[in-house]
Amino acid sequence: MTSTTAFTLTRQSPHFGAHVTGIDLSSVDTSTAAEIRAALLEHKVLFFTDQSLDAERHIEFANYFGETTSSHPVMPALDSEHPQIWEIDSTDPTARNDAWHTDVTFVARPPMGAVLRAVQVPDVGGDTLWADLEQAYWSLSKPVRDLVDQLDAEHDGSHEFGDYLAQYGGNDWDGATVKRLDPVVHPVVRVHPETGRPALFVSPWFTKRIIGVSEAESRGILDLLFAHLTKPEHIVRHRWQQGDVAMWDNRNTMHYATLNYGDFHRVMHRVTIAGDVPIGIGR
Ligand SMILES: O=C(O)CCC(=O)C(=O)O
Ligand SMILES: [Fe+2]
Repeated sequence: MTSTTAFTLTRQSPHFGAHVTGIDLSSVDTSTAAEIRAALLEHKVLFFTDQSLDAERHIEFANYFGETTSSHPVMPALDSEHPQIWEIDSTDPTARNDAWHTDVTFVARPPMGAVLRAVQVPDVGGDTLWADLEQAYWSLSKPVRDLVDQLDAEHDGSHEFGDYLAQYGGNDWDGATVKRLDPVVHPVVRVHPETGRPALFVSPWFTKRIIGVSEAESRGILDLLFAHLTKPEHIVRHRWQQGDVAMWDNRNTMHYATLNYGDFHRVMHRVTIAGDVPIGIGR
């Protein structure tokens, strides 16, 4: 356990996942936000328990860390007063995130991070898991790291969100209204823009193929990486309590919302923070 002036931090592993206590997220100031940002850079996903944010305070908190985006490039917002909130409600069968993914990597500038609040927690089930893509990079053997350092991959959200785009029309994203979901290319290994540390930047939901290699080679490389990313050593798991807030760095993590709560009601609110164009190693 280490202490800072503003809160107490308890690690879940040396460099991934930490519980933050002794802080009220509804009354954060600039200097506390700077300490939270430093903790996020170090631990990649932070869990804040005993919180009671409302929609306004949730957005206000996220705004300390950068420009907040619309709810999602495609999925509608909670309501017109809260265009930044994406509500994920289990009574809506489209609101599922039971696949490993880094958020919104199918656009040129994926989010830097997100703040997720548990609004309605199921009696049982519905945990969320995160994977450390920086640790997953370093736990590859050197020859495989050398290979993936050079690669780029295509990310495509059209299979998942194309129908919703047709149904709802797109939201504003990165200064323009989303009208199409064309695939984008990102480096397979991304250098973190703040820490300079490399991390894998592929995930099963949206990364579709490796560029410049055969289809069989692409499949083989992605299968190898996808199996590697989810080794238990790379994972933290959160059992939600009502009001809990999780904040993650979306530049070196991916996550998975388990769909194992039967008919219990589960509602989450996400506010997303805008990010940069991913840059590869030595580019
Ligand atoms: O429902 C959850 O726990 C996570 C949903 C998700 O993937 C997200 O908020 O980006
Ligand atoms: Fe997500």
